[in-house]
Amino acid sequence: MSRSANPRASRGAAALGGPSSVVETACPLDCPDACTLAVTVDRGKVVEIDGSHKNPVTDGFICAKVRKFGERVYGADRILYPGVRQGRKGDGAFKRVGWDEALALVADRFTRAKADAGGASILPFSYGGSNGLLTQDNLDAQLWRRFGTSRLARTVCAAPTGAANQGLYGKMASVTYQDYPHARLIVLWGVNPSASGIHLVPFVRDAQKRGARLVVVDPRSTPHTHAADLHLAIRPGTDVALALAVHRYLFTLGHADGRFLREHTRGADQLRERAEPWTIAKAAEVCGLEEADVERFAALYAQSSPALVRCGWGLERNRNGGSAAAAVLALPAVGGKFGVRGGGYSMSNSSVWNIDRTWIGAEEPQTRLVNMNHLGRALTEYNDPPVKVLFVYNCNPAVTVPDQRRVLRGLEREDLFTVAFEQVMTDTARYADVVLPATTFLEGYDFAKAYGPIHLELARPVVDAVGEARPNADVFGDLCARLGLLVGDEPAGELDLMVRVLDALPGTIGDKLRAGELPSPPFGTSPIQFVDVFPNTPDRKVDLFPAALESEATIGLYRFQPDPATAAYPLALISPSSDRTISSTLGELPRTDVTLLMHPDDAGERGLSAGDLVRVFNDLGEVHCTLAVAAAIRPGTISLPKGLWRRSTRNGFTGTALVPDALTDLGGGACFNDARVQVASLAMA
Ligand SMILES: Nc1nc2c(c(=O)[nH]1)N[C@H]1C(S)=C(S)[C@@H](COP(=O)(O)OP(=O)(O)OC[C@H]3O[C@@H](n4cnc5c(=O)[nH]c(N)nc54)[C@H](O)[C@@H]3O)O[C@H]1N2
Ligand SMILES: Nc1nc2c(c(=O)[nH]1)N[C@H]1C(S)=C(S)[C@@H](COP(=O)(O)OP(=O)(O)OC[C@H]3O[C@@H](n4cnc5c(=O)[nH]c(N)nc54)[C@H](O)[C@@H]3O)O[C@H]1N2
Ligand code: SF4
Ligand SMILES: [Mo]
Repeated sequence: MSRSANPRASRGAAALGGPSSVVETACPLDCPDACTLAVTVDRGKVVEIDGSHKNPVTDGFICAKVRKFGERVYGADRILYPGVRQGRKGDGAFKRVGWDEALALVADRFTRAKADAGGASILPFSYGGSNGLLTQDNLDAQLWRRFGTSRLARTVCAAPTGAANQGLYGKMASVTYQDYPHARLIVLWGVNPSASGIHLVPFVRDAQKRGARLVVVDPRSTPHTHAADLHLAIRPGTDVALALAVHRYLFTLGHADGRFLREHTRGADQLRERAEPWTIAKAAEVCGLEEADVERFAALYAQSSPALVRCGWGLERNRNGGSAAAAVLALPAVGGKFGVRGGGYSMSNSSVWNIDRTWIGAEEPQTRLVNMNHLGRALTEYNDPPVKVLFVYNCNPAVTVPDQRRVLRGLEREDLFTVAFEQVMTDTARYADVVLPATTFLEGYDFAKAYGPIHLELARPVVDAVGEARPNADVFGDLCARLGLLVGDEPAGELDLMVRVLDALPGTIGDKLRAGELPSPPFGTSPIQFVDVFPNTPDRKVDLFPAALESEATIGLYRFQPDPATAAYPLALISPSSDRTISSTLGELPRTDVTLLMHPDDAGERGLSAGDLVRVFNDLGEVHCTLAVAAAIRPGTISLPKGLWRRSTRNGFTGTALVPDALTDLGGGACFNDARVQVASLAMA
């Protein structure tokens, strides 16, 4: 019997039973805001989820999607018990079994696969389903490392922006939401906080009320573009050209900050050289913008201080994404925008805590590294060894990674043993041989880490686990025990692990979390760049031309790869975050917003009108859905929401069916927005 196979003891506020009470916890989903939540619990059930006032950034409000999270917790799609497949892969029919039987089967398959084809024939597959410190890179990592499975490069998101930020600044802490009101110019570059991080919105508005100018760089209209002084509706994948044109403007017109460049940077000459070809006129042409608008933007940036660039993730999801992020992040160094509150750059702050995951009780072995964007290839082509066992958790790759058709073909393989450890019956879980029910964040502990503001918070269970769901740490601890991989009295479950993490966190962070506070790093919640924080590069300087990036980048750093459009597939399909889901999480709930957005010119050319049923297609796949026509997107670009479930479209394929599994120029990221497609009426097909 394993150390933690017993059903979980009743715990948390739910154990109190009785009349309704409000319990505080935190939202650990993959959203920059990490809200503090006030959850009303009545007779052991969640009845309302709202924002708490304890956290000044949350400020008493949360997004509509997490307000509805109770519908997921108690919904029809929730997985309540472990199950073993009945019928064909993809049917989603399972026979209920006990935890003991399910985990014994999984452990047996692991052992057999390792004996037959080596540990690398097992592929663990995960991303940021719950983004906290307990649900990933923990006992899961310990299991994979000690068992010697393949390793996973977690590159589906933030790989190019992360590589650029690491290369230029060593991932220095960036400007947090709280300091936006100090800015005189805010540039929202490839980011749409009105959907993807709503707590930034009031700070941007506040800045505008105080007179700040707002520039938005986005091929679509968003609530921010309506309020902007300048909307640059850029052609997707061309941001590197725009950013380099601004650099060239700064250098050639005497707006570059020579003193800052001398004292705090390296590589300015090489950057300047790469920017040289990008005149305003050339950039405008490549980016599909008016010359006058590009020039106005460059002049505004040159003249404003504090000037703040928020570098989002929309600009990274293409062949030029790494160079684009690097060129955007280099702007404040060249323009001399650091050193003042509200000036500099703002992006993911997820790695500024300096938290060493000492709680992973094993070194990483140098086993095969699989890029998660190549899952389809790995399942259908890799042979040395082939993937025999796939263990999916915190992730829904049947709909979220590139080349959906190939991924599904791989998942259909009869000789593949797939485990899905999931909260709900996702499109991926339907292909599993064994499903294991996971708790949601309302049923377990986690550490929610904000990456827009900077704070940590302990998420606590507010209700008992639904059905027989168990938290990640319990299940990975159990598997470690079954496979003889626990050493001494190492934690084998969530509670022990939580205590170990609390003890291992640097300084007084653990004590503050225990006391229910929201600790921040030593430099506080709103650092000024180059006053409170400096680059974490070896010489503490900004590296404007990192050698490592120059040699990694597909055709060199700050260089432009042309659009992949062809005559057959001329339209650029983008798939931005929507306010209905977090990636595909909550995508199971009924929705009416699943339409393909197209500009009236493109619709007219194709004889299409709003409400038509259309097929969006290329050589990789095809999606059938309803058309929406509006000038809210630039001509030549069309948009489908990110994170759709297969049930949301007419033919069971989603945007990722049209996405090539090509990798970004830096970081091995996904090129979601390099999908080039054609659209036609379904009636005419
Ligand atoms: N509601 C909600 N919130 C979320 C998420 C969600 O799915 N839903 N996802 C979370 C996650 S995992 C992430 S990574 C973040 C992402 O959040 P964001 O950084 O906002 O990224 P996206 O939503 O991918 O795209 C942002 C904007 O970029 C635009 N865009 C697309 N291509 C380009 C381009 O080539 N250049 C430029 N300049 N703009 C482009 C899109 O039209 C979109 O408006 O949000 C997090 N928050
Ligand atoms: N077309 C297109 N696709 C995209 C993008 C795009 O721009 N366009 N963006 C991409 C981005 S930014 C990202 S980050 C990825 C994200 O893609 P995924 O990592 O697949 O994220 P989710 O779709 O949210 O799926 C997470 C799953 O983890 C489960 N889960 C949550 N918490 C736990 C837990 O504690 N334990 C276990 N066992 N399971 C848990 C949830 O139920 C959910 O089904 O999607 C990418 N997909
Ligand atoms: S998803 Fe984001 S905005 Fe919504 S509750 Fe969670 S942290 Fe807050
Ligand atoms: Mo993401």
